[in-house]
Amino acid sequence: MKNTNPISLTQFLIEEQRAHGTLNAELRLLLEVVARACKRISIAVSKGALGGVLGDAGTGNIQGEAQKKLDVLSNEILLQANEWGGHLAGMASEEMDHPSCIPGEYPQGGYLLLFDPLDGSSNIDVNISVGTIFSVLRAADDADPSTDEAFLQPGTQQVAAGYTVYGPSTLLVLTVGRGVHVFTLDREQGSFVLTQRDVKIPVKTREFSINASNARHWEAPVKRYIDECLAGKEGPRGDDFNMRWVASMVADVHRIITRGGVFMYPLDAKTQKQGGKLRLMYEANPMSFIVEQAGGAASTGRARILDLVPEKLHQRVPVIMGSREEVERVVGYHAQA
Ligand code: AHM
Ligand code: MG
Repeated sequence: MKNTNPISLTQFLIEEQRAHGTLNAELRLLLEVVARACKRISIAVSKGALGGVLGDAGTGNIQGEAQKKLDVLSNEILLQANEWGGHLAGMASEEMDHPSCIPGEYPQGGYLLLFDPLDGSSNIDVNISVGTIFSVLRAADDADPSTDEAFLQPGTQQVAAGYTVYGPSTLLVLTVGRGVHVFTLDREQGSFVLTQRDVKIPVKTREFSINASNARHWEAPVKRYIDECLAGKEGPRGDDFNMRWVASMVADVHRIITRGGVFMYPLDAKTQKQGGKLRLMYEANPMSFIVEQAGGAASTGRARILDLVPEKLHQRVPVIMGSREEVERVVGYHAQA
């Protein structure tokens, strides 16, 4: 049924600020500006070939990955939107070697913004859901926001995190540390509208999400967990499991937040040298904050992701997140091994 009294993102944030003090005016502005930038990215994504935005940019990022045109464009949109408002001390991105400073002509604020401008970019050219992931930290008084070091804070220090999914509809999923809330972009009005308050991940699940083409590289605990799921009703789990892998973390984790499951990009022989596949600062940390706020759990298999003390801006980590009981089971298998 149509919602006749929609709550916009602005109204939601003002009410959070008033009633619960979970954010101040500066953080509210930051979140609104990020949401506005994501609307622009959503428009660019949905134009596809008509907007001339598909395909490779012909450049690479610091991690040696080929950049898509939309990776570069989304990064530019987020940088431009956030540089003039006076709410940020600096920004760091998956697509930039080092942090971007706020230009001298604008005032500096107290927050640091980190983002993966377009997650799942291998899916852009095949018209499958992609998204943006962001994390907000406080800038320490004595930190120089032009340095990588200023951003190296554990995930527990995040004051807000969110992701968007540019799918059949555009969603913004947000936490300021008091639950997880889902907003849907009303394209006619041009505003994000609250469509789900305080989402909770189902505790139990019968669904897993992993790139099974890496099976031969997995460590024993992950292999054991997946083998038990695959054994179905006849196996030790006594139930049939289902598997889904979109290869866009935002889409896979959003499905899990909605109907339960476990998402894994674990440590394997292929990614061991670099520490994992996904990036701690702008993928694992914000998604872990959201998953925990939704009642789930997030671990490397050996430690809680949010407790990790980052050593490098572009650090990679193993990721196991989703329904609490399943994550605990995988962590238990690691401990036993
Ligand atoms: P990206 O940020 O460059 O798009 O890379 C991250 C993506 C995740 O969204 C997804 O879970 C993973 O990489 C997919 O990896 P693979 O192609 O190995 O399945
Ligand atoms: Mg990504």
